[in-house]
Amino acid sequence: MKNEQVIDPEVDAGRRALLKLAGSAPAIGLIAAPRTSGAVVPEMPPSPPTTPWLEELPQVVALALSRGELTPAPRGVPNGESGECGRDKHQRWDEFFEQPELPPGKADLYELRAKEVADWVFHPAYPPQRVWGYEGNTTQGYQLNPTIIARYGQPIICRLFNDLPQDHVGFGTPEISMHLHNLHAPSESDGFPGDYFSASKAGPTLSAPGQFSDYFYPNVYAGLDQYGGIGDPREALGTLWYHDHTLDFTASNASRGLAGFYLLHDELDSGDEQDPNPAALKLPSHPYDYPLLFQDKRFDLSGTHYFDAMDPEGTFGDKITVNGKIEPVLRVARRRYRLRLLNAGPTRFYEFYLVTASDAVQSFSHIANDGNLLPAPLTRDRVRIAPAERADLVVNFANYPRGTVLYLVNRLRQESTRGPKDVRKPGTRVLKIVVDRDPPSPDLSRVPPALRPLPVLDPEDIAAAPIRRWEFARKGGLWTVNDGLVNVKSARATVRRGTAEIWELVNPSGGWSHPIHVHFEEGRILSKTVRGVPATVPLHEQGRKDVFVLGPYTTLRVFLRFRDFVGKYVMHCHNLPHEDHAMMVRWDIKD
Ligand SMILES: [Cu+2]
Repeated sequence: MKNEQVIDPEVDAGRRALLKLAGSAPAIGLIAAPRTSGAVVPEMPPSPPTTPWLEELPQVVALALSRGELTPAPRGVPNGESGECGRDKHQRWDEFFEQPELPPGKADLYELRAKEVADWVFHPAYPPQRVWGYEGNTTQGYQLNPTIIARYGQPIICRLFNDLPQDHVGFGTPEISMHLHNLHAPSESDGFPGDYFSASKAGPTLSAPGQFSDYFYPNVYAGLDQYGGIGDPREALGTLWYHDHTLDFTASNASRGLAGFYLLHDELDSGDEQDPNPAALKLPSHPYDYPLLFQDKRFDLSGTHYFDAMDPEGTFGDKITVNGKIEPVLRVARRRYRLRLLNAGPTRFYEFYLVTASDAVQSFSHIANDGNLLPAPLTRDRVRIAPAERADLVVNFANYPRGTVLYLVNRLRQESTRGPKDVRKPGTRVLKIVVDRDPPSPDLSRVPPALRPLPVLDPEDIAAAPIRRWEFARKGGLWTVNDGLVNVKSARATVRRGTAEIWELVNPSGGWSHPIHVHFEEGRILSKTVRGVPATVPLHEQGRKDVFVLGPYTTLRVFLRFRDFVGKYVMHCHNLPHEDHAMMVRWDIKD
């Protein structure tokens, strides 16, 4: 199958010019250094030193339901007269809600506001500084990036306001488009990169600007058309995350702080370790279910977060934040915990180990990859996650006496945004864990020997699926897909709803790695070759995935279905500087 190859310099030039305005100079300390290209570009000195383990890891706080109803009431068509941006109308709205306006009680209603706060502290050695986040109401007052707790069969309407300062200077752009990675979502609620909005600006795929946009999250499994009800439970997602996806500015805006967790539960993974339902897995649940969001960041000599949005290489972070803090401490009880690890980028790959104070490597249960429960838990002593990948682990801290100190350590060496190198001991300690108490009540959680069965791949379906080839490369100093730069107004592939294809993802180079994210529905890796030689797909990557890591000279074949919804979607490199410069394609689903 041949894909249209498009470079649209007009579309691209406009956005690239904006990028140049968005770059902000760091406070002090630029050094002119030659790159291999021969160009002289500023190179940052390392971030100022920090003394580790001074602050506690921020607690996990759930977003509270909006008090009462949203005004105006959400509806299928946008509330343009009340300030909603010109999105496409919600798909399947009548099927879910039967009326043009949302009837009371038919969906969980949430409200988030993208805004700037002036006094975030990454580390006490650095000054309080301006960051962005999604602010929402919680049991502990208004918080940035609260965790959204969702349940299959219970739709959500999330009203997102854009309260970012429109006269903002520095990196990032004050328009937003929120992607919920990787919900089975209708395209108008997927955070399409061209759907960015503010009160005065509308992205090229919206019909009008607005103060807010309603996102409709149906919380149904893939396979709605095929199975009826709420779809195929084997397609359940678990650990998702929401983040900004504005065209050309995803790295800047997400790195500036627009990122949080969305946890999706169902009968099996019910979020209640004391669930009396015999079907429930009883995995460790809140407050022992702990999302950990990792971001690499660079700070200038004044200790201020810095990111160069102009540079197609981005800015490589040398400080690793966990839930927004550098080198925090997590205090745990002697019992099981579920740790949900998310690499929120922009660019660093991690290989995490859990070690004792003397660097002895400990094992844990690996229960989910990319947020999807594996068919059975794997006992492992390391886990590697590329940007946007997730890994859910269960660690039993009952194995350690009170007072034990453990560290989460990254041993993957990386020196630029292009990709990781090798694994080296002892690595960088990113999180200190202190086992400091006995649990207040007996630990009733468990890791059962069977988790969630995988949908069976039918060899006939695979044989019948057309193959579409996508090559990810560097051309003309930018990052391309099939020789093209992103163009959100034109689809590079169109697929029919209800069909399946094999997408062949190719990295012909040896110089960089690309974690490729396909929006909408998860895929299954059918085969992997490196330099044309068949390679083994690791056990934890044999389940459903939404990020496919293309290492050097690697080709992956991925089986994908396109069910239940239509519209515009994207595939892109989730190494965010690559995505923004402009390794992304629009593809559409049509009836
Ligand atoms: Cu890439």
